[in-house]
Amino acid sequence: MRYLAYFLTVLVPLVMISCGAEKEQVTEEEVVEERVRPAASGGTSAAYFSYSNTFDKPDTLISVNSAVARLTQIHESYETEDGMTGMRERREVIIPAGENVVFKQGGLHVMMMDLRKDLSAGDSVGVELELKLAGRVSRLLPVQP
Ligand SMILES: [Cu+2]
Repeated sequence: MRYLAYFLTVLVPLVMISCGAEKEQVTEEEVVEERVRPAASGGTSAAYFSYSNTFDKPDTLISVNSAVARLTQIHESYETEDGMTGMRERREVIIPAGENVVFKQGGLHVMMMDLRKDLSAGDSVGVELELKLAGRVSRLLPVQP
């Protein structure tokens, strides 16, 4: 019985985590932290959140914008040939019907550059997603370290 409990509590979450890392879509069980990282005016921050496509066909995320940053880009993290972690811009993200897309540290994320103001813990930051089907979707995210 002890072994079974070990399998259920340790191995099952590990399997879920590794799936989440390889695919952009995750199951509902994954806890998504919705937040924007604190940063100083002129600096760079990142936004983490999830978005679910409730349509019965694929939707495409074209851009994410925020009034607090002069430049906002969708980025993805990837492993370089020499085993380092890099990041690059994604022009669009296709979200299959009924699926979630998760922006998180070490995966897809939204990079907010050249901030117009300080982002401090306790503030809220509005971001606007633009999708081909859903149109413009606004989200309010808390600033959290
Ligand atoms: Cu980035």
